Parts: sequence; structure tokens; C-alpha cells
Amino acid sequence: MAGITTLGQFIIEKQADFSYAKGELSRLLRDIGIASKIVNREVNKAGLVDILGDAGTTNVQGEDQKKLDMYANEQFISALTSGGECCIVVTEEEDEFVPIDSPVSKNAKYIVCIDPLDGSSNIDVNVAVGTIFSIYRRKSVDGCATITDILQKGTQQVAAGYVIYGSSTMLVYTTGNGVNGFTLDPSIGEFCLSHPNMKVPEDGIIYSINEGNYVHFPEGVKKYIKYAQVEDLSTRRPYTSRYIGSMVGDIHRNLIKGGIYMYPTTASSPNGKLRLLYECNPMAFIIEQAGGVASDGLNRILDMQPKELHQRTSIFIGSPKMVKKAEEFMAEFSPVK
Ligand code: P6P
Repeated sequence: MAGITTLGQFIIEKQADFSYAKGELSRLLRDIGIASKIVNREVNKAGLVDILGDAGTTNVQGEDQKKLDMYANEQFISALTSGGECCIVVTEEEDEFVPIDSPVSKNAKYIVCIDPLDGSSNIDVNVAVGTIFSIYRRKSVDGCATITDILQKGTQQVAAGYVIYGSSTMLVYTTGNGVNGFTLDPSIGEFCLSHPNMKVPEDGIIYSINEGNYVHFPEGVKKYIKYAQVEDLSTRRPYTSRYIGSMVGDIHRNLIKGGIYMYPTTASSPNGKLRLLYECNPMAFIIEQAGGVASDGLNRILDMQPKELHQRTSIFIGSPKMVKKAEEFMAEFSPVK
């Protein structure tokens, strides 16, 4: 049997891919891997301990904070603090950015934007949840990093990844040289390379969208959904709708099987629901590195200039042929005014 490659070994082997790094990014990725294993342990026993349910607080989005996403937030910030390679953390769970307050960190090279536990409303019903992270090099050369170090376009990311806590726990990431997936082997407590060089299928028949919002979708999205639900079966197979309410779960499935995930503007989310910095940019980087496409229906996600930490955007992401078809409908029926 071919030898096992752990995440740690893979990161070191691939360190040569980025000439400027002298091990700091490798250490940062390993720190995130360690925190993911700690969060995984709690996610896997949620229900057995008093960690389910609401924390009784709300985050900047006004969303009820679950105990487990507060726990995950603490674990990632703690791992990034002790690792010493990150100077600022932007997290869904904190209103403002979090300067890492430790002697070694204020001059650290990297900034991490993170959704510690995406889809956390699924925790209590045992549906896959995930962590999404995005890593930038700071632009400022001395002193404490500032907001301009944070509000960088998605094209400036040096790495991005997600962890999916599902039927198995996987960590999928890119440093701009393709996408690789690692499955946690609990018997040895290591993420092991299981999905080398992941590529999203060019086309597919899975579309993921919350059709409960149909009435308020842009006309182009409505037209795309009707295109997916083809009437004339002699032309092609109808598509399959799969939507689990967890972006990481839906996009991971579509990355492997082919598909499109859409969260367009809706009545309750006129600018889209998903956040640019720590959900859309990292997932867009990963999907593009796997040969896919990610836009807001018109503009490439990675080219967007962020203006604020928790900025939202609509997103169409997945197999290139499917996203481009949706963009055609958006251009024809929901042109930007
Ligand atoms: P809705 C979870 O809250 C999330 O951010 C994504 O993971 C998920 O795809 C989406 O929102 C679900 O939103 O409005 O369909 O419940």
C-alpha cells in the first residue's frame, strides 16, 4: 500500500512551491490543522456534552451564536496566537478584527480571515458543518498591521482552505498550486492525503440553492432554475437539487461531483448573505484552483475590492459550464442597472 502522507509532511514537501516563505506559512497551516482537530473532537461529541444549543449571544450579523461556534472561534484564535505566525484575525464571530496580542505576533507576516464554524445552525441536527479560512501576507512592513492590510482582493490570498466535519472530517486547501484534500484518521490523529490534485468537473447536474427564496430571486436566477428543471427530457437529463444549508458541505460535494452553488440576492439579503472575506474569497480561490468559476453572477469574486470586514456578496460557484450558463441568464434577464 502506498505510504501515508500526512498534512504536516505534505506542507513541508510543498514549502518549496512558495519561494518567499521560510517556513512561516507552513507553520501557520499546521496551526490551523491542529485547531481543526480540536474542534473536530468537540463537533463529534456534540450532544453528549453541554455544548449544543445557543450561547445566548448574537454575532455582528445578528445571528444567534451557538456554543460550538464560540468554542471553535476560541480554538482557532488560541492556535493562531500560540503559533506566532499571524498578526491579525478577522472572524465571523467578532465585530472588529482581532490583533494577535503576543510579543512574537505583532510583526508576524500573515493575516487570517476565518469562519470558525460555518453552517452552525446544522449542529443540533447532525448535518455537516465546516470551517473556512483565508490567508493574506500583510502589506505594511513595520508596526501593527492595519485595516488596509486586511481589505485586500481575493487574488492576493496566499492560501485558503476549509474543513468539513461530516461523515468523515476533511481538510481541503490551496496555496495557489492546485487543491489537495486530507482525511482525518482518528486512529492516528493525523490528516492524511486522500484527494490529491482535486479538480471540479467541467459540467454537472447538481444545483444548490435555497428555493424557499424563489419569489425574490433576480429574474436571471429564476430562468436558470427553470432551465435546470428541463421539460423536454429528450434534450437532456433534468438537474438534481441538493441543498443542505451548509456552504462547505454543498460546495465540497459539488467540487467532487460537479455542480453549482448559488446564493443570490434575496429580499432578506439584498447584498447577498455570504461574507466576502471569510466565505466567498477562500471558496472562490479553492474552486478556481480546481478549475472552476466563482462570481457574483457578473463579476469575478476574487477581483472584488473589499470595503469592510463583514461585507456580503451574492455568489455563483462551481463547475465552469454551469456557472457560465447561470451568468448568461443573469446578463440577459437581470442586467446590472
Ligand atoms: P439559508 C450558513 O448559515 C450559511 O452561511 C451557509 O453555510 C449556507 O449555505 C447558507 O448560510 C444557508 O442560508 O438562508 O439558505 O438558510
